[in-house]
Order: sequence, then structure tokens, then C-alpha cells
Amino acid sequence: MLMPKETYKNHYEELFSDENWLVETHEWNQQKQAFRETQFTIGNGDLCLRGVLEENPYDSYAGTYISGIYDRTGAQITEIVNLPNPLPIRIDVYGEKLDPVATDIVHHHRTLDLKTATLYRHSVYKTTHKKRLNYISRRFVSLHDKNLVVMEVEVTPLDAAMTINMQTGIDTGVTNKGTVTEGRKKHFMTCETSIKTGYNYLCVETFEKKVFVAYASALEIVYNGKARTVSERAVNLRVLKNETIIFRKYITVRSSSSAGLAEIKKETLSALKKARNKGFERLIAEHNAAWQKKWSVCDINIEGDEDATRALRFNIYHLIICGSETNDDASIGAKTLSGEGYRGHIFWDTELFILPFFIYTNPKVARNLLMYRYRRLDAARNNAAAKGYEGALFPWESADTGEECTPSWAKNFDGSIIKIVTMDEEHHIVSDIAYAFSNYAKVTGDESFLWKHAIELIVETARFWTSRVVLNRKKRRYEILHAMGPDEFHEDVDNNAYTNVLAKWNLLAACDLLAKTARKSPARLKQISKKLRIKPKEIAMWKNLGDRIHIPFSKKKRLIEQFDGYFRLNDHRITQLNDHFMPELPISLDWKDVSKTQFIKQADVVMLLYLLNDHFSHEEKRRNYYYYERRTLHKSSLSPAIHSIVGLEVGDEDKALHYFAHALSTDLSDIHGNSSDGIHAASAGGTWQAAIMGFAGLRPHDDFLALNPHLPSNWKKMSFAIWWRGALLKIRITSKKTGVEITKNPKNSKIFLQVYDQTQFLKPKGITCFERPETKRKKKRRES
Ligand code: IFM
Repeated sequence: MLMPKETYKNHYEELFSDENWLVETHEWNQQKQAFRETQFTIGNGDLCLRGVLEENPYDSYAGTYISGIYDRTGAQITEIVNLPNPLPIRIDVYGEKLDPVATDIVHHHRTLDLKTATLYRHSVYKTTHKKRLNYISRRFVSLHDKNLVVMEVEVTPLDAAMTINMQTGIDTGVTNKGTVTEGRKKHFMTCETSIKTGYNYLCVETFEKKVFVAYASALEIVYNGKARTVSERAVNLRVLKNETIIFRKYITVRSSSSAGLAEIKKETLSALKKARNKGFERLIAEHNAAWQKKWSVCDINIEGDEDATRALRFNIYHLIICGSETNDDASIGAKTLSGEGYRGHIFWDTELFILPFFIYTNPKVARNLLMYRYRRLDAARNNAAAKGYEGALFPWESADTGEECTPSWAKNFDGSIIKIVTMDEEHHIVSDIAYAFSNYAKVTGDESFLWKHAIELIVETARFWTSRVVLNRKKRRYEILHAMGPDEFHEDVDNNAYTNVLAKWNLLAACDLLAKTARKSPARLKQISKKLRIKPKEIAMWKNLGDRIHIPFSKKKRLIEQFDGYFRLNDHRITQLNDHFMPELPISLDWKDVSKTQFIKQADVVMLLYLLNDHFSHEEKRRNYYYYERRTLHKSSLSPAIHSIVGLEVGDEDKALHYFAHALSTDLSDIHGNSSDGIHAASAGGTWQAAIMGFAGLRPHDDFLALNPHLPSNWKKMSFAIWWRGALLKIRITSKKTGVEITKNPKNSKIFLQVYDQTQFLKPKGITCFERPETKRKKKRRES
């Protein structure tokens, strides 16, 4: 007979938000430990901590990352630094170390409450003496006090009194995870430690860049209803059966590359003192209020599809916690600040997949992300010059300095080691970045950014293309040879359509911007032309090159050809799907031969249809979408969300929903099997875009914002907010109508909106309503 499952008490449960905000696990599974650590990462945009258990069980991987702190060992590749771990709390009873690997665990439950960005845990241990200990904990990285981490652990012996030994500290024993070829690396050394009454202090310094990172921590013990602060890092306490002892740890973390040792110490300690004076409850209240404010803009609520809502919140949460509002010298790596995948490097993922979320929900962060690139324009100029090009060539993988950081070797899907050529061929990153600058300026209407930064960057990237294209005299056209598009299965191709069309866009965008500047402010144009040494002849050249760049197209098939010769490659059918209903390489083929086939890794032409969607007719989109979608293996997490959006554009709701669901669960269900290395940031950003640019059909235009919603039948209502031209719009969409309300408009901008086929200025107060044309028609019919 099955015994009824014992229920254990966890009073934190009363604090949980409703289940549409919770990400939970109800099991301890050692194989999934690293994946859960990624999933349960907490942070505040500047500092992130992987969701490691407090006890640091065997094989756990504590990760503490600060936005923008990278380092390098010798001639090896620059990587994000894994800093000392402030979280360890070790508990021993009867000389036994309690942790889920070492000890029997009879109950284990972890909950990330996305609404308050608080990580909760409940475990029950059974010692070898068969005595149980109830263990609950919670922690958060404050969104209100950007330097503060607060944690609490409560233990209660359930069967008999226990002598509990607790040890805590800041663990400097951590290293970067490393790679097989480079080994594990430590990027810092300790420069100061002190244990004083009321606090502990630690300061480390990174080896190469000499950045100080300081930690001050205080430990409070609540026992017998009395709270006391202790300076010892180890305590021994006799705790009676059913009595609870609480350990609270307050940690402040500060980093600086300019402050001296004394200064950073003073700041870190004073932040700790301030936090202690506020007290535990107030710190929680302030943190929760900051998140409430954040979600009031960032949340997307889909009534009728609670699973999608929860999954979207999970993805949005992970974007929020890695985007800095204060640092305009750092960007977001492909794996956020939740792991060391791709060594924390920054790719095109940021500008095209992640940035749109911030442009529309937190333009301050978006501006910082762009400023990161702008500040590295000189490095990009040097990179271009070193390779014999004009203008600016941004690195394929970037870290702190803006120099190229792509490693030369990596592991392929079949485990073999392959040479990497992305840095020499994926030059599309140049126009991807220019596109992002233009997108930000268009959506925000931030003219000062446009004049001061965007024009310069768009001009310098256009200049790059003038030196990258070659003239094919015979065919009287310009070509881009030896390139790689987003589809990384095909290296060294000529005239990749994505690259060529975006290069063309970049060249013509530079002309366009200068022409607009000439119309608006001739004085400004003079200034810019002087600073960037632009001559009318040069502008004419950009126009000529842009107009004459070859875009591969098959008249016979009436399709864009992904690159010259693509249609001559072997064309196989996808015959097998994996457990996630995603295509597999047919077993008759070998990975090493994939480049000889028309199989592609990720959205390439389809990405183009999305980015420059008003350059293509509906029919062109439809034909190209179906051709390439059938040949895409989605071996990059960047691919599904884009296929969802373009699926909707061509009217295929089934495909849109299929790919949306897939993208949503990328890191909720570890779909690619590598979430342990960090959250797939581009996929997370892609889910936001699929919801807003896809299902809500949002598109920015020069003079207005357009919405063309398409809600699946089970979605009753979709609500979200966006910033457009300095105003905060709350948008509610149902199958019958769309309501838009201006909730903030400090500059009193006039907002012109097109929804379905109707255009109107939004009322300054109250909700402006747009009825679906079908609803209107039905109403009319009823009336007549
Ligand atoms: O930028 C991507 C690329 O498009 C596919 N491989 C992984 C990179 C980082 O996410």
C-alpha cells in the first residue's frame, strides 16, 4: 500500500504570487542541477547570481557575474569573470554535511517567483541517524539597491533536538568553467579581507584589467525570537525539536576600475550600513515595489493562454535581469549573466533579438546597449583598417574592448573540433548594428542620439561596405564574396542575400539620413560632414553601390536564392522530428556533409523577410517562407521565434504557434540541452518579439505606429505596454477590438496610430478604440 505523502510546512508559500508567475521544480535531480542553476538565476541588470544551492553540493556551479567585467589570461580569449560567490551557507549536523548529493533528501521544492524576482526553496533532509531537518530559504538581488543581495535560511529539526553547525562566507574558491583546450581559469586575486564586529569584508582584483570587486556582508541570527548580528563565520547551536533558527545574510557588492582600495571599501561598507539600518522587511518591500513598477511596463498578459503568459514572463524576466540601466559601457552576452556559454561574448543577438524588447519597454537600457557599440566605434575602425577595409567592422564576438574575440576552434554538433571562420565572414553584423541604431532612433524619436551617435555609426558602417563589395565588371554589379549569412551551415559563400540586402540597406540608410539632415538642419549637416569628412561625392558613391548590389534571385523558382549556387545543392526532405517536434538531419546524412545540402541552420532569408518586411510583397514573403522553412533545422535557438513572426505575416497561424511554443520553452524545458551554460538570450528576446511584432503585429513607421493584431482563437485578451516616441501606451487587444491608452506622455507628443486599416490620433486621456473591420461589418449588417 502506498503511504500518503508527507506534507512539510513552508510558510514562505503564503508569499508566493499566483501560479502564472512561478517557475518551479518539485524534484532533486543531480543531472539537472546546472540547468536549474541557470533557470533560477536572480539579478538586477548589473549583478546576477546563478541559482546555486546554498550548500554548494558536489558538481554545483556557482556563478556571480557583473555586467561588463571581463578578463583574459595571457594570450587566451577574453571572458566574463566568475567572481566570488556570496551565497554559501553550509550546515552540518552530527558531523554530516547537509546537501542533496551527500544526504538523503525527502522533499525538495524550488520556486522562482518572477513577479518579485525572489528565489525560494524548501528541502527536508534525513540524516544517517534518520533525523529530519526542515530547510527553507529565500534570496533576492535587490532591484532597488543595485548593490545589495539579501538571503535567509531557516532550519527546523523535525524529529529530535540537533546541534547545528553553520558556516558561511564569500567563496573565493570559484573559477571560470573553462574549456577543454584552455582549462579552468581564475581571473582575480584577493587583495583585502577583514572580519570585524558586525561585518566581514573582502576585496578582490581582476588580474588583467585590475578591476576591484568588494563585498561586505553581515550575518544575523534569529533564535528564540531574538535577532543578533554575529561576526563569526561559523556558529554552533543546539536547536530543539520543532524550534526554528533563522540565518539572514546581507551582502553589498561594488566594483570599480577607478576607485582606490580605501574608497571602494568605504562605499561598500556604507552601503551595508544603510541596508542594515533599513532592516529586512523594508529591503524586501523596496525590492518588491521596484519589480512591481518594472512589470507594470514589461508584462505581457494573455488571457486564455496562461501557460504562454507564464513562459513569456520567464523569458522577459531573464531579459530584465541582464540589462543595465546605469552602465552604458556594457552589453548583454548571448547567454545573459546566467552562465559562461560563449564566454559571455556579445553577438548580433543583442542588437536584433534582445534590443527591441528594451527599445519598447525600457529605452534607457536600449540606449546603454547601443552606447556600448558606439563607444567601441574606434575599435571597429581599427579592426576594419587591420583587415584592409574602410569604415568600421564590428567584431563577430565582442567583450570589453571591442576587439575581435571569436575563438578559432569550437566543438561541432557531432563533437568534432572545427575551425571557426565566423569572424572573417559573418560581416552582416556590421549592418545588423546599424539597423539597430536606426530602429532605436525611429521608435524613440531620440533626436539627440540620432545626431550625436547614430549618424556617425551608420556612416562608418556604410563606409565599410564600400570597401567590402567588389565590382563584377562583366555583370555590371557589386558583389560580396566569401561571406557567411546567419545560416552557419554554409561557409565562404558568394552573395548571401541577407548580407547583401542589409549592406544595401546600410548604404542607402546613410544617404537617406544625410538627406533628411540636410532638409531639417543644414547647419547640423555641415557639422556632421566636417566631423566625419563626408564629401557629396562619397554620398553619391554609397547610393550607386547600394543601387547596384546584386541580390541573388531565381526567376525560374521566383525565389530569393540564399546565396549564389544554393539552389544547385542537394535538396533533401526532412523525414524525422525530434522529441520537441523539431526537424532532424536525415540519418542517411552526415553532419560534415550538411554544407552540400540545402538544409540550413537558422532563419536566413526568413530573417530578412522579417527585418525588412515592407520591402517584400505578401506573395514574396509567402513563397520564400515556405521554401526555406521546409529546409531549416533550427539548430540555433535564434530561429524559431523569427519563424513564428513571419509565419503569422504569411497567414499561417499553426506554424506561428508551433514556433512560438518552441521558443517559449527553450530554457524552461532545456530544449537544446545546453541551458546549463546560460539562458539563450536571443531566444528570450525572440519570444517578446513573436508576441508583440507577431501576434500584436506591431510595426514602427516614420510617421506612425501600426498594429495588426492576430490573436489565436483561445487568446481572449492580450495586454501589454510599450514606449513609443516618449509616450507610454497601454494596449489591450481582443478578437473584436483594440484599445490604446496613453498613460504617460511627459513631452505631450501627438501619437498617430494605425490599427487594422484605421488611422487616428490617440486621445490624450482615456482609451482610443479601434474595432476590427469584420466586427464593424457585422455590426453594420445587424443594424441594416
Ligand atoms: O549569434 C549566434 C549565431 O547566429 C548562431 N550561433 C550562436 C550565436 C550566439 O547565440
